[in-house]
Amino acid sequence: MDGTVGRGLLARYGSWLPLTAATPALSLGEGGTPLVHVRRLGAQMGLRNLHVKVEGMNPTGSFKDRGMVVAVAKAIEAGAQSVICASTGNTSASAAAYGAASGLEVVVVLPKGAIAVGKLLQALMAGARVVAVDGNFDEALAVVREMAADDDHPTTLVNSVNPHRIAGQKTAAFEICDDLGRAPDFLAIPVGNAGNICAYWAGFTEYAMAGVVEQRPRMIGFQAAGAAPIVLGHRVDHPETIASAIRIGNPASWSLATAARDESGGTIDAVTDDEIIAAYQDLARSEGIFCEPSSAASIAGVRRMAAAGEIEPDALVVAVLTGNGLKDPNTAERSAGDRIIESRATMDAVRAALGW
Ligand code: AN7
Repeated sequence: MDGTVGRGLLARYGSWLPLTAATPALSLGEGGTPLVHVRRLGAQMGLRNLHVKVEGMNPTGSFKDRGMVVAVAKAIEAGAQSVICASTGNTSASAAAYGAASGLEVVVVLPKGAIAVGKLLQALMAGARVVAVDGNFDEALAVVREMAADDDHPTTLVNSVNPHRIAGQKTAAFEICDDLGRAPDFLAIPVGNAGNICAYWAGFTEYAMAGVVEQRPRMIGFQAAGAAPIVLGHRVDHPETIASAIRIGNPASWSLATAARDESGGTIDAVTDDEIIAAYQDLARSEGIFCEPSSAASIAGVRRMAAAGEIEPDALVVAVLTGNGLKDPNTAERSAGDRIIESRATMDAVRAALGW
C-alpha cells in the first residue's frame, strides 16, 4: 500500500491526471475496485484466466465516479457553480453525488421513463434538478451540449465529451495493470456513448509509453444488438435494448472508439439481449457478482468469442463490469423469476417446503 489507497483517485493517480495546485482534493472514495478471478464462470467458457473489474463497487455504484471526480474538481477549479449532463442513468447519479459534495447546482436531463429506478432515485436523493425529456439519450445529449455552449446561463458539461471525464476513467486501466503486474491480453467492455473504451485505451497506452507495462491489450467492445451503431456503421435512430445504460444510437466518442479498436487489433461486436441476460444471471449465480445488465454485455461478448476460438483458453482476459446490479431492481425481478418458497414458520414446515 502506498498510503494513498482509499483516499480516492486524485490522491492515488494525481501525477497522471490534469491536476494543478488549485484543483480541490475532492473524493467520495472512488477507485480501488476489486479485480476478481472468476474461476467458475471462466471454466464454463473454457477460460482459465478470466477476471472481472467490479466497477459497481465505486461510491455511486458505477465507473462514472472515476471520471466525475476529475470533471467536477476541474469545474470547481474553473469557478463553475453549475454542472449539467444528459444520461442513461449512471452519469446523472454520479454527477448528482459529486455535485452535492461540492455544493454545486446539478442539472440532469434524462430520457423519460428509460432510466433504471435506482439511478433516478440516486439523482433525486442527492438533490439534482431532474428534467425528463420526451426523447432518447442522444436527443438529451444534444440539448445539454447546446445549453453548455450558450453563455446566457453558464454551466459546465460533465458528459464524457468533457476530456476530464476520460482522464479520470483511464485510471481503471492503471489499476488493472497494477494488480496484474502487466496488461491483460484482452480487455472486454460494454460500449454505449463509447467514452469508457477510449479511456481504457488511453490508460493502457500511457502506461505502455511510460514503460510501466510492455504490452497493451486487444480492446473488445460490445454493444447491445438493438443499439449497435458502431457495429452497423450507421446511427440508430430508435435504439432498443433491455440494457438501458447502453441504449445509445449515436455515440459521442464514435471515431475515437473505432481508433482504439483498430490500434489494439480488437473488435467491437454486438450481443443480443438474451445473451446479456444469460451472462447477467450466470455472473450472479456462479460468482455471486451482481452487475447491471449493460455490464454483462462484456461477459456475453467474451463467451461468444471464447466459443468461437477467438480467445485462447490461457489468455489473460479482463471484463469490465461497469455498474452495480442493485441499480436496476425491475430487470433483476424479471430475471430472477418467482423463486420464493412460502412456508409456515416452523422447522418442520420449512424442511418440508425445501423437500428435505
Ligand atoms: C453501466 O450514464 O452513458 O461507452 O449516461 O452506465 O462510456 O458510454 C452510461 C453508460 C456501460 C457505457 N455500462 O459506457 C450514462 C451513460 C454502464 C453504463 C456504459 C454505461 P460508455
